[in-house]
Amino acid sequence: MHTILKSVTKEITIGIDHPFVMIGEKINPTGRKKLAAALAEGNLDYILQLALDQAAWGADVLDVNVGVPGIDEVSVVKKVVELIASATDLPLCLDSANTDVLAAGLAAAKGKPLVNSVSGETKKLETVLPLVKDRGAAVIGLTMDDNGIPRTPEERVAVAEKILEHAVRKGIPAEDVVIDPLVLTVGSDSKAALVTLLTIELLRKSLGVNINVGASNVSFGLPERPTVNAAFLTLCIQAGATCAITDSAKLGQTVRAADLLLGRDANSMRYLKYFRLAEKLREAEATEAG
Ligand code: THG
Repeated sequence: MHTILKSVTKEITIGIDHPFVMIGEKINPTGRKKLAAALAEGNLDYILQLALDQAAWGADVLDVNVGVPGIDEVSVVKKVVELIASATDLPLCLDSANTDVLAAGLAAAKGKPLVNSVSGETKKLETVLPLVKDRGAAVIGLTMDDNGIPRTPEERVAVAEKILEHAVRKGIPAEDVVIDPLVLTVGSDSKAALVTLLTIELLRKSLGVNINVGASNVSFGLPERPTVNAAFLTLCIQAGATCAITDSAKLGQTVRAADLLLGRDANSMRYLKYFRLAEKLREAEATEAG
């Protein structure tokens, strides 16, 4: 199963027989005061910098969330989408809980974007899926419904099946539905990561769909988060995840190493190329920092 995303000039394929796809997580103001302020003030330079940095560090797709209380998200999302398209050639992942904001982002985006996200909640299925269908976009389906986030892998897969069924019934091809098994922090529930990993395995076996993880969620509240995130992301990739919303600067090397170890990198080409790129970028950062 291949999910294809597009910008004007670039095509990204998500699939188990392709290199793991990184969706850059940084254009999301949740917990980021500087970005929230930039969005509120219309300071596009900072947002542009986040887009360029993530692209430089190997992000394949950029997540765009402009959710700041009190701002006109509909007009801001349009500006941000156009800005990113003018500066990078990456497809976008449009992230909002608000349908009007998603619609505005979808209208402004060129190519074939990914919508983040729909869930199994009846109201979401009815409002988000028609937008996805009309725009010919792809969509991330979160395994939660009107009763919340199920505790067991079997129940999460049942929600995934429901989302897939609704999407296909509305005319969205199954390959354009990427399922997200949801990641909760292991800091407050020692079995949280395990439930996600078992859900990934079950999704892969029973539905064969593409699978996204928001891997950084796993480490909320813990020290030395990048280590926990890297270990978890590696386990997710082995279990069958095919893309992640993540920090490409921190996790890029781990992702390339996992692809290498899983036989998706002939002659270690991508791993070595990334190593040289990271070396250059770190040197440049050190020079800048004086
Ligand atoms: N699934 C889907 N979408 C998602 C998530 C998911 N979107 C949001 C989130 N989860 C993924 N994105 C982030 C973005 C940032 C962080 C974690 C997940 C994060 N930020 C640091 C913090 O808040 O402490 C700030 C780090 C920094 O400043 O750079 O951890 O699961 N479909």
